[in-house]
Amino acid sequence: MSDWVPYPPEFAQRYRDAGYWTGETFGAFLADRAARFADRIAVVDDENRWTYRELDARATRMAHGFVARGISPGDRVVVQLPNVAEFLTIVFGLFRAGALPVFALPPHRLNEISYFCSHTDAKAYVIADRFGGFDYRTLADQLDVPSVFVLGDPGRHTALADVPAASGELPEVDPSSVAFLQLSGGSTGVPKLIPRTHDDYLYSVRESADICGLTPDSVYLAALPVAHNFPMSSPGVLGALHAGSRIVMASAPSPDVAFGLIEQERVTITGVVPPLALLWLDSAARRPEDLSSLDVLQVGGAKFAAEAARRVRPELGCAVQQVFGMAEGLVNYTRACDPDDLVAISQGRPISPDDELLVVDAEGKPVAEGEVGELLTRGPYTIRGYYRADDHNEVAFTPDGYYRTGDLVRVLPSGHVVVEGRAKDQINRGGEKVAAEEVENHLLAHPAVHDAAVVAAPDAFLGERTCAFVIATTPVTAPALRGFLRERGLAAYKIPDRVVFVDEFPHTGVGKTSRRDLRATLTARLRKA
Ligand code: AMP
Ligand code: DBH
Repeated sequence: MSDWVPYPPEFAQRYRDAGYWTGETFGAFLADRAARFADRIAVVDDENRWTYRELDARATRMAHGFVARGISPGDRVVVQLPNVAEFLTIVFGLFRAGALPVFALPPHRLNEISYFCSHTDAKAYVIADRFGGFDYRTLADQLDVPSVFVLGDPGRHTALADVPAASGELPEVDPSSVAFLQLSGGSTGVPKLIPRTHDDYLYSVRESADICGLTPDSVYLAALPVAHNFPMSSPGVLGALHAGSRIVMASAPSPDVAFGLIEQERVTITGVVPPLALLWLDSAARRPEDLSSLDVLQVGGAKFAAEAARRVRPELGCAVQQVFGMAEGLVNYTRACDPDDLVAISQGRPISPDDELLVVDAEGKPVAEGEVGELLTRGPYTIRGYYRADDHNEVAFTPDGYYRTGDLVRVLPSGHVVVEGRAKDQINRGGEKVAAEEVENHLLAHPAVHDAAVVAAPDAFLGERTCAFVIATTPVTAPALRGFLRERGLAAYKIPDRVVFVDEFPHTGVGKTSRRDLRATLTARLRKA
């Protein structure tokens, strides 16, 4: 049993021969771009404005600091930071120290963070002192992790600013090794960790920057939490660094923060989830900021309705690009040259000519062309297995290495993919993924809960919200159950929006009732209501 599933040698060879995997590491990537774009501005936030050269020097200093504090090659380090320029110095510092960042998101709480730390045997946890009204040091206090490094006031932990002056050789890093662990929304009891290699990820970054037309004159606004795969790599902050563009870090994606930054920094491209796109569309006419620099609004993470996509050009004055991606790998983009109609109705086509897409029925047989089925995929930047998840990998991947996306799609003759629904037990809450089983398990831990089923309720704004059907044995209220989940340290976006108490669950079909059938029946009931 090993920690991750490498690409089979014949595939790895093919991807190298095709020129997709170039043998570049993240550490070398930044050094190379710093040499090329030295005095151009790489990243801007509320406090900093660093050139490529400065960013590179700071990342090296950070790497030495991590080494001096006992971080060794191969160590896992959970990173949970807001959108700040230091995110890049820390992450590239870890890459150069040979360590693997584990990308937590700002809303994660004790439940998620303690799992990431224990499942990866993390050596350290990196946080900002406070952000969004939450003191991350209080979370760190409850963790069993060897080191905690804090950006800002460290409290009783270690300040990142106290970097020991160190030099010397940094470790050699193998480009075919795992560079970091991304998170999956998942559909099971515990979140899944996604091992991405330098080779495979940098391929997707370079191609994404190219597809999205980034140049040294582009300005990318990181509006979504930057540790998420979309703003990190599609083309995101890494694509921006690849192209020598400027990154602007937004502390929040709301119009009151993002619009001002777009005006001040002359932002040309950014990416948001559908509910934010709707909010931006509704705000644009009422707000004073000048958004005329914006060329492209990318929308992804959940399905963006065609009617909404058609509003982007007239109301925001920029093009829309649909992005259908997954941290496991495959990313699809609509292209600038695609006809408007295709951009409105489809979620784009894959990055690579070697992305293999199969659309299959419930038996796993390919459907007829253009029919709806589950999307399976493999390719030069799609993982072959989750991190330390041998049992789950048996079901999440086919024997010949395809990832089962759980997405129901159809493929148009042009190769564009249309997302039609979902075959996985997950709620997509405006781009934030909630695994039904994980929330059910927490509800079941409450003494008054006999059984629980969590399903998606349709919602005009978020697309879906979570609804928990609960069979209680003794009287309990919805606020009490929500409070219980919060006390268990569950991220806020996973707390059910609605709790419906029922006496029993509907019986589905004959014989044994599966959780999946039960959820489907309850979902159908909600949609009729
Ligand atoms: P994750 O595996 O957690 O990275 O989440 C990826 C999933 O998000 C995909 O498998 C889809 O279910 C969903 N998703 C991402 N982008 C889109 C999109 N543009 N339209 C519909 N669903 C999307
Ligand atoms: O939802 C996602 O995970 C996602 C969406 C758009 C993604 O990982 C991506 C682009 O790279």
